[in-house]
Amino acid sequence: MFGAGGGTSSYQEVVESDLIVMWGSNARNAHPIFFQHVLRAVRRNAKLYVVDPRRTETAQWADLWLGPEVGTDIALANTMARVIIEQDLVHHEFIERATVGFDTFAASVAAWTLERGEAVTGVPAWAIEEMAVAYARADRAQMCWTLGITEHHNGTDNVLALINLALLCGHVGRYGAGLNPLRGQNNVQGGGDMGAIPNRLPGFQDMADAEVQQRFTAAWNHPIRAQHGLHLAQMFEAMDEGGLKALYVIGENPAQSEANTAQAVQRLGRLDHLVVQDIVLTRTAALADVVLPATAAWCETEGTVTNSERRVQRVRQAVQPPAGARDDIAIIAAVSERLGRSLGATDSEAVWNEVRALSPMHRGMSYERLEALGGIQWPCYHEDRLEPSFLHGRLWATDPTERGARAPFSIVQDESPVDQLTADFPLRLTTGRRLDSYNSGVQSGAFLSPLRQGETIDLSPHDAETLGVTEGDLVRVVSRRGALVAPVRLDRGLRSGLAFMTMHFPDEVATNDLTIDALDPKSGTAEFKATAIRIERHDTDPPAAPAVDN
Ligand SMILES: Nc1nc2c(c(=O)[nH]1)N[C@H]1C(S)=C(S)[C@@H](COP(=O)(O)OP(=O)(O)OC[C@H]3O[C@@H](n4cnc5c(=O)[nH]c(N)nc54)[C@H](O)[C@@H]3O)O[C@H]1N2
Ligand SMILES: Nc1nc2c(c(=O)[nH]1)N[C@H]1C(S)=C(S)[C@@H](COP(=O)(O)OP(=O)(O)OC[C@H]3O[C@@H](n4cnc5c(=O)[nH]c(N)nc54)[C@H](O)[C@@H]3O)O[C@H]1N2
Ligand SMILES: [Mo]
Repeated sequence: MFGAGGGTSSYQEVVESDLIVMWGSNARNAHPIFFQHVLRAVRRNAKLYVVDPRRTETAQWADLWLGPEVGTDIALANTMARVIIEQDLVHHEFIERATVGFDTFAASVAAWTLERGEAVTGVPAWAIEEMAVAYARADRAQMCWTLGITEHHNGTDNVLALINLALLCGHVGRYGAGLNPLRGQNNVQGGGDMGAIPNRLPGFQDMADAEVQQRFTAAWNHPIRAQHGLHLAQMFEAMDEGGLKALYVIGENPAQSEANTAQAVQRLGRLDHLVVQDIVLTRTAALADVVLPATAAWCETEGTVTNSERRVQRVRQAVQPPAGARDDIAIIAAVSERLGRSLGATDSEAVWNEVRALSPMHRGMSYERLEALGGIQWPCYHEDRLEPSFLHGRLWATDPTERGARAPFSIVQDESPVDQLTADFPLRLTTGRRLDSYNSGVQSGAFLSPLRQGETIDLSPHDAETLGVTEGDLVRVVSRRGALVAPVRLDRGLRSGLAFMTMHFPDEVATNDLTIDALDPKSGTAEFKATAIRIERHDTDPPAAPAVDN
């Protein structure tokens, strides 16, 4: 919508805001450091609103928790938009100056009365109205979201629905007001910034732009093809048709983290050649033709990471890597060398200086300056000054020649999850994270054993009673793709009809055997957050958990 993939505010602006929305984000568990900033704001009397089907630990800190049915976020956002428009709380000046398409958007949400919003989302009308009014009236409001919004077949539309709310109220492009998708890993932002996405060169530069093509062609002595690549999930689809024959996986464990893993593993088996470059021998690595042992980027090498506030920070080597392991970049350069091309110097500062030479938004960030300032946010075009800590300030420029492109309102329709609830599959399973474990478990599985709880299927006390099971009982969880056995955990934060599992313990309980691989066609993200299941009693002993060997 705004031309760059990054959260618009700095963390300090979050601390100094008046109202924070955490939408589909369990930051208390999944972004605990960011959440410390949120709590600092709360202690300064900022209001906190949490929108999550589960009453999470994050929600326990909120002034108001809204618990919509899974997959009804567009209905909720559109209902709020109507409240804001009806009560004339919109920011007329901002809409006039900086946006397009307000009238058609207003017409598209006209049917979203509070009654209809409540009926579709399950959130009481008064709560929808209260949050809408508070968001619109706040001077500095932050909208933060994560996977509860994006991991749906219409995740992009969900994001657009939230952006519409910010556009209505002028909550972007100003100090303290912003739109913030919190990034998953320490360097997801940096990965995208460096062009590890199918359609952009480093610095989000357009591959089709002639000037950009020329600059990269000159630097790399190789023509740039303006060809849109495949998203991760599209790569797996392409393996089916033989459209993808070789895969080089670096720092990803798709044999456990892809939705519908039985199918994903089958597809990996169809490849002519699979290369895995990782710091441990993962399940995916076990399937590979070649495994390339890498050093851990966060402690065994030099480099940079970029966090959710777009801040580039130095990473330094703290420990010696195990014998035989090499830097990721050194391995890539060696592979390239064998393919007949040298990548030039690969020490981290030389690589960074190449980034600075090619990506204008990184130009001003020398290693020396990154050290001196303790990190710098992008964009940073000049070596002698810094840009504002927030993005898109030009939306507010009074002089039209200085104003950036207008931000369009989007018309987004409410859609149900692909995996439908039926009499055979009557429960909604959503999946996510817990504080004590990390992603596919390979980095947290064995080491955190005193803390980790192991996988459970979390049920509401009411559903457990109906099913005749209680805490600790083993149950069989069945979806349209697979089945597994897991112990029950009771969670009062769950509504009846909603169940929760993590993805952290696939050696013991392979949650992604259940999940659906329906994709958002725009982002390529799978619908991890909405699976239809049923639960059966399981009266035999559990199979012994295999030893964790990493
Ligand atoms: N401890 C720990 N921290 C992590 C990770 C980890 O594995 N462990 N992983 C990292 C990564 S890669 C990422 S991407 C982030 C993810 O961070 P989060 O997105 O916060 O984590 P999740 O638990 O996957 O999902 C967030 C919430 O979405 C809610 N949700 C589900 N469906 C819906 C819906 O339809 N609407 C709404 N509004 N909400 C919904 C879930 O109930 C859940 O509480 O965490 C990062 N941090
Ligand atoms: N059911 C369900 N499934 C999900 C999700 C969900 O919410 N629910 N969330 C999805 C999301 S948001 C994500 S991000 C994915 C995560 O899925 P993955 O990225 O597949 O999971 P990780 O366990 O983070 O795997 C990272 C791998 O990188 C390796 N690694 C770590 N550091 C380095 C390094 O410096 N160099 C190299 N070469 N390797 C390294 C680790 O050993 C590990 O094998 O899972 C997705 N799958
Ligand atoms: Mo993630």
